[in-house]
Amino acid sequence: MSETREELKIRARIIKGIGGFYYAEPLDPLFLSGISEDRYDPETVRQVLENPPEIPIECKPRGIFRHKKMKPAIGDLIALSPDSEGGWVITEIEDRRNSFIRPAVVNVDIAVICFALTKPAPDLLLLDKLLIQAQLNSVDPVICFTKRDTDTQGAFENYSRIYEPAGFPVIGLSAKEDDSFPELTERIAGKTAFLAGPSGVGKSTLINRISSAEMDTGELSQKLGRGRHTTRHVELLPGLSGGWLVDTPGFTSLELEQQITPEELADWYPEFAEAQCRFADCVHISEPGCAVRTAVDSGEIAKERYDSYKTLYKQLKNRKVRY
Ligand SMILES: Nc1nc2c(ncn2[C@@H]2O[C@H](COP(=O)(O)OP(=O)(O)OP(=O)(O)O)[C@@H](O)[C@H]2O)c(=O)[nH]1
Ligand SMILES: [Mg+2]
Ligand SMILES: [Zn+2]
Repeated sequence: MSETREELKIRARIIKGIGGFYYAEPLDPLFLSGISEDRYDPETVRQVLENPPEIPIECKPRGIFRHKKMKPAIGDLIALSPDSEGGWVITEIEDRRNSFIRPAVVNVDIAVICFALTKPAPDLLLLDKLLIQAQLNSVDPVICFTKRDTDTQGAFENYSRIYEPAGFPVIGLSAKEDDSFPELTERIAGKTAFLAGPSGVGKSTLINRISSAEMDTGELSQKLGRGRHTTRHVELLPGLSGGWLVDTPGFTSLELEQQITPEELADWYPEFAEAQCRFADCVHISEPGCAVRTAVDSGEIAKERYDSYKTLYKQLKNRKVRY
């Protein structure tokens, strides 16, 4: 009879890994109530209910993954089963939506691309590269301008005018103003989001406000007389309004990881498609009658976006940067 019963499995998400162990959060917080003797082997059920796991559940991959050279990653959706010694093993790893190397995390839904409104002013070419990289990896970008308290010149409105018509959500916030977080937390509720952007824009400060984590920030490092913060292991941090957050160390330059051709570049500028250039093979640089260039002239497409497009196009053409 028990042979016909299915193996006891819990769906969970890996949130961190330490010293060869993984730690996973069950997707259903009430998972224990679904563990019944009708479905599973009674002996196993008794063992689990008498000794329920601590959350997050400490687990190891089943040997089969080592043989297949598959390594579980932070963000993986997995199935967990009890082993005979009261521990838990990863028995399935679901297909990944995407996977990143730096930070080493998978199944990211949203990239919160962070730039400070001032100190330092945003590098729009880097911002556009991050937007392309996110789209290439099937991550939905959200542009987040930080340090709004320092913006006395209407910079936020200026940048919104550039990026909103491009079709990207634009949020402005200040870590110093409590009421400035809901727009972002509502967007990431129930999702996995990482924060990316240059050093010093306030990513860790923001994470500390919208999650239960306490990340090192520039302010703290200064107080403690440390240099720059060192990011420890990657970890999914529970957002205060649901969902998961990943802090990443800042960077000042970026090479797009996937190979894209100059001709494909325009595909990653959503507002260009909207202009409906009637020439199928137009690269929108110097072709007469190009609708994209007309839209730039009339202000429908922001000049800043078009300028970054031209710069990246030339870089791709000259292969100075290998994408
Ligand atoms: N005025 C102002 N300062 C802020 C705000 N958010 C962060 N800061 C300051 O900006 C500095 C850098 O903040 P961090 O959170 O460490 O920046 P980060 O993006 O995590 O930097 P890296 O970890 O190096 O990539 C700190 O001194 C913060 O106090 C803000 O909304 N307004
Ligand atoms: Mg930081
Ligand atoms: Zn064109």
